[in-house]
Amino acid sequence: MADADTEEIRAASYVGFDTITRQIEHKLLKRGFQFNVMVVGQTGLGKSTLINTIFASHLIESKGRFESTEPVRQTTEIHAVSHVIAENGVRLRLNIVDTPGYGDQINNDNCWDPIIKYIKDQHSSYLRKELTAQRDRHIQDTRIHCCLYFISPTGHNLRAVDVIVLKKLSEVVNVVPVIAKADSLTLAERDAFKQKIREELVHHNIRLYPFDTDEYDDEELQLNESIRNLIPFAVVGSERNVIIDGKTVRGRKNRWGVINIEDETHCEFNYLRNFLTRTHLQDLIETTAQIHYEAFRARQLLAIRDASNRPSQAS
Ligand SMILES: Nc1nc2c(ncn2[C@@H]2O[C@H](COP(=O)(O)OP(=O)(O)OP(=O)(O)O)[C@@H](O)[C@H]2O)c(=O)[nH]1
Ligand SMILES: [Mg+2]
Repeated sequence: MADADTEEIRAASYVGFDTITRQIEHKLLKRGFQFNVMVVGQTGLGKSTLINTIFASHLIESKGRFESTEPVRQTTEIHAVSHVIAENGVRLRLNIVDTPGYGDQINNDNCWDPIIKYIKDQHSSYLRKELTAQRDRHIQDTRIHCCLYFISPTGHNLRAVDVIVLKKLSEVVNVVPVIAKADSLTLAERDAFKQKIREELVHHNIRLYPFDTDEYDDEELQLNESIRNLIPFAVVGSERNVIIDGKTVRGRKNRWGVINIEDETHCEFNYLRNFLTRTHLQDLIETTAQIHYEAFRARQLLAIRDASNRPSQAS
């Protein structure tokens, strides 16, 4: 009886604000989501290929090389391609920024400048839109949420240029390193190389995504730790399908065997894709705004304030 009374009181006093989560969801679903990824690294490491592999099933018009007679394409300028993909009513607008590989010049000094500039330009254009008197209610976001950095599968060390570029990039964007063309390393070599790279990153004081902040709960902190233990992801890319046991899969075939890139015992492509799409998509977007963009914004606004103070001090 008492229970029924409490139930009645509760029903009478029900205001309904618990539906706010559904209201937010409805609004967000209507607007859709924006995710911007960039690939950076030495030339020929398979950047364009991997991008086509990750979102392959969705990017119908992706321009892969399907015939071995087609010439090797090389990315010659920074260019962004936009796709809208949908899954279960969720619309994701995906911007993929492909960059030309560096490293084939004798002198690689400042080869990273155009890339860093591109990232900063997106922050600056967002800030400009934010500061206009009649700003749009929803500013279109072109800020890079994740930068995949390709490391050559040498099995030795990071190259000097990698250390410099990783350092520069990590100051402005979420960087996720990957070992490219991991099919050229044995499993033992791969593990040793991964360990070596992690040590070098610590040694050079390069802090990469994910970052732990006090906002995360235990579960999220654990997830971040597991990602840190996986990084750099050893990946293999392919724009072709191969047939394994009668099934068509994405893979690479050579004279001594076939690699199924989605097989976790072959390479870590699946881990990378899950990380990008299933576990850290939202966090990559959020940290870009809260950490990288915020730092940029603060610097710019302070610079503007200092500049406007100067003449009055002089007078
Ligand atoms: N063995 C192996 N070859 C790969 C892999 N990924 C790509 N390739 C091959 O490597 C070559 C270069 O690939 P791209 O994707 O054009 O390389 P990129 O990094 O975009 O090169 P740039 O545009 O010059 O910077 C192509 O012939 C690919 O088929 C891989 O995981 N393993
Ligand atoms: Mg390319």
